[in-house]
Amino acid sequence: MSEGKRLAGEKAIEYVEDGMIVGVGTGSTVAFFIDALAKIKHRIEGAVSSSDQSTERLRAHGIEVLDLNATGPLSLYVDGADECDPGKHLIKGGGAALTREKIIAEASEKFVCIIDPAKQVPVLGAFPLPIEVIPMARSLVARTILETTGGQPVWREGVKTDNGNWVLDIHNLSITDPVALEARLNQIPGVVSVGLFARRKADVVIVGTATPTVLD
Ligand code: DER
Repeated sequence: MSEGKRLAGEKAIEYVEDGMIVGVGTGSTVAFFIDALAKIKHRIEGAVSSSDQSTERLRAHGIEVLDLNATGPLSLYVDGADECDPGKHLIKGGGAALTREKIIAEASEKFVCIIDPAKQVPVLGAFPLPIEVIPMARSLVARTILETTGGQPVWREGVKTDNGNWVLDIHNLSITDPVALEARLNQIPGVVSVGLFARRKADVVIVGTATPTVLD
């Protein structure tokens, strides 16, 4: 599996242009991208990072990490996913970085998603859907999800996001309309962000097969 992640992560370098400020996601596939980015760091201005974890890796390579408020809109965002359906809709949040990932994806012109083949699914939902919640709302959100979606919310106990919030993972969903479910879950008071990247899906998906497959 990590070979597929490496192949996809390294292929994504082809989307980096001289002078770019690159939006950088989070996770083990992105780690391969960051390591490849380090080899061409002289060609880029810097990066906007989606997590403390990625910031640490970028800085260790001597890549400048910039504030999205200072950079404004970005040309490119590269990030992994936990699941990807044929419509390039994604489940993300396995690494609990979904909120900042979603912010940078929204601010970016092109979202390139890098995955190993195992992440490709016909329908989203086998991977439990992460939702970032304000701690005081954990039970309210869980009850509402149980009553309105049939999903089984499980508190990711012991995990606090970079924003100081908690994560619920919703099991037993079969997400045939990801855009609609994303909108419904976003409405629940206490929900900070939903790990469905559907309204703003990936523009390009690179699958780490022996010869990487580019879906665009
Ligand atoms: O948390 C996230 O959204 C990550 O991007 C995750 O979805 C992918 O992590 P991986 O590359 O380690 O499988």
